[in-house]
Amino acid sequence: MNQSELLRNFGDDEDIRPEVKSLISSLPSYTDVEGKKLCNYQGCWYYYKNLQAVLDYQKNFKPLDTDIIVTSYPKSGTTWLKALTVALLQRSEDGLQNHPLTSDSPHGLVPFLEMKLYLKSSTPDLTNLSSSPRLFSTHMPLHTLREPLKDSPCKIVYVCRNVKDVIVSLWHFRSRIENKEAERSKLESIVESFCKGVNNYGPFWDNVLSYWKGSLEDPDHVLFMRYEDLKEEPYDQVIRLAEFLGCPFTQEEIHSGSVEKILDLCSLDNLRNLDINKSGIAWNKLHHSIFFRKGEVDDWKNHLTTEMADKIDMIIHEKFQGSGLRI
Ligand code: PAP
Repeated sequence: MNQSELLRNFGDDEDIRPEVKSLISSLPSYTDVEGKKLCNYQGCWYYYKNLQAVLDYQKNFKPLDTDIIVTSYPKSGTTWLKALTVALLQRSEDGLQNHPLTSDSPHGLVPFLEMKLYLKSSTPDLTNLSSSPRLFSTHMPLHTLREPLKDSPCKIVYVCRNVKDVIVSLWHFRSRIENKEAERSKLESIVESFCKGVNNYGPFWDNVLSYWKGSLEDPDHVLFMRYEDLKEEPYDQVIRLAEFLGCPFTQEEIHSGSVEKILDLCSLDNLRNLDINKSGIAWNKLHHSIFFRKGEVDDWKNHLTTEMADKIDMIIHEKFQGSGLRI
């Protein structure tokens, strides 16, 4: 199966267990313009295979107190946040030479719960993960993620991004998977599905708000970050992330340029040019290079019409009203 077949295959019924099929038949469902089927579980839309993995995660995951979970809505800066988290936790006195990020992709080092571990197996073996503490990632909303975490003190870091840049990033990502030019008609249908809120892991606003509210209620365990802040003030944001993760920089590290080294290691250009990310292919046949494109704030201005942007802004404004969230 190649990259594009993999994406198409997500909405089909194959390999879905009877009890999950039965649950799905009781849930709201939707078939998108590409014919992929989605259903709504706990307020979030999933392709069937992801939903099965989410259910297995909720049933079988046993948290450790030290676990760290990197979370996001897709295309919001997941790869960058994973790289920064690994770089912060695995910094050593001999600098960043032979760093794990030079031999595996951020997605290989911080595996997705429902898009890798529980997709491959309902009871994955989590004893031989490469990192300590264990690092995981997900796109599920917070209430769904938290179900098996109960009172676990594990740390959750969320990155959010301007929805218009998320849309444009997703459009390019899908086109690259299909090895095609980015077609306007595809962009229009992505905008439409975002506005309706019926798309994989959507509605976007509910995903963001679940973590925003969680971060306000429980700031010791949920950190809310913004892609735009990371771009604008990377130094301060990395210090903030390190403090939250319980691995703050020492004065010595600050003076020796450790923060800058981590930012350089995790910069888009550096990661993109590492052999592993240039030519590596993940377990699911996705090329690592596909996760690195422009990495710019406001790239949407080059692609969305004023009409599209106004419509999205109006919806987001209405949904986020009263939440205190600026985006
Ligand atoms: P995912 O949710 O599928 O894992 P994710 O990493 O969130 O994808 O999104 C990819 C975006 O992050 C791309 O944005 P663009 O399409 O607007 O360019 C990608 O370029 C950007 N990105 C990846 N790595 C970095 C990085 N190190 N620094 C900044 N942006 C990055």
